[in-house]
Amino acid sequence: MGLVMKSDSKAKRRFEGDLERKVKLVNKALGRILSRKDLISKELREPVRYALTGPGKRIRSAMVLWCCEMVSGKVNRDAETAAAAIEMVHTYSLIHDDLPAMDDDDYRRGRLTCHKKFDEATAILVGDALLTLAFEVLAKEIKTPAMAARLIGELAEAAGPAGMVAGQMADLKATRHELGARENTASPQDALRRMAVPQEKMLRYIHTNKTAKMFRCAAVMGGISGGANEKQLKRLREYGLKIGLGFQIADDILDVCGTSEELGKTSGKDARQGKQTYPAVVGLEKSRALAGKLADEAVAALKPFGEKANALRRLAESLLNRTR
Ligand code: GRG
Repeated sequence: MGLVMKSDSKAKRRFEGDLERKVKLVNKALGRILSRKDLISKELREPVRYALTGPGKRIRSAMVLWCCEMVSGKVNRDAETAAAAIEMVHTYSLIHDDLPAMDDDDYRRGRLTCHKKFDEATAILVGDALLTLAFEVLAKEIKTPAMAARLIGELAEAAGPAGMVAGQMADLKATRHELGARENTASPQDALRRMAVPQEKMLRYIHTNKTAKMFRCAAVMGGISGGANEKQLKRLREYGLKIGLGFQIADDILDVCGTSEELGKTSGKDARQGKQTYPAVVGLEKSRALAGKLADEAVAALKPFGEKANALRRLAESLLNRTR
């Protein structure tokens, strides 16, 4: 790792304070939406609130605010709305991912998953509600129709069937393939060979679509909200995609090395489920090196922004070294 900033403790504290302020802004924007009785029916209010007020890290939404601030000098109301929208789509994806038909988990963000706290049907509907509501607030709250359409397009592309949903589908198929192979007592390696796709290529496809495109979307939505030009947006796209892929590799590493308490969800699950992860395919050491390389490349994309990009540089460092 070369370009990623090695923060001294003062700069690190400043970054952490800034992140805290960004998280507060996101929570405030979500609170505004939650308080709108016209937007959420009475029956859904409690489970939707439960889902949205969980202690998530708010990384994608904070990134929206930082990117807006970097290109325009301040966070504006459109960026806050975009941040709330991406956080709602992200939260929906976690709720649906935790369902028994998908990853089947009882804990998320250190609390019971939505279907465990309520029931499966409620969790499906809360996910549906958050996904739809994200686009409703973008359509209705963004200052100009042209900007609303751009933001809606970016978010739909990242979360939809050529983005997060495609990544999730490929992930499920790869995992089931391997599970099937285990049940037939063939080795996981045989199963992957039968898939006729090189492992690393498949893994990159899954992680890029399932995770990295949402990070790219966060960076771009922030840039659009702040009035970024095409050249700046290209840089933000590159930063977001690289940092998103690095974030997912770090997540794979944490699943192997972290504890359930630290993570707020069940650790060690990827290996038990036969999931395609970087540590499983290339080993821990190479995974760490790859995450570092991606963070460096993400930071390199920020060069034209100079010092204004310092928070985004530190974000790259903090995502590599995170413990949850
Ligand atoms: C259901 C269409 C659909 C997709 C689900 C998000 C997802 C795709 C699956 C969740 C499992 C997983 C490991 C996803 C990769 C992205 C990821 C690391 C999500 C967790 O993001 P964090 O760590 O979560 O930012 P918090 O809780 O902090 O918001």
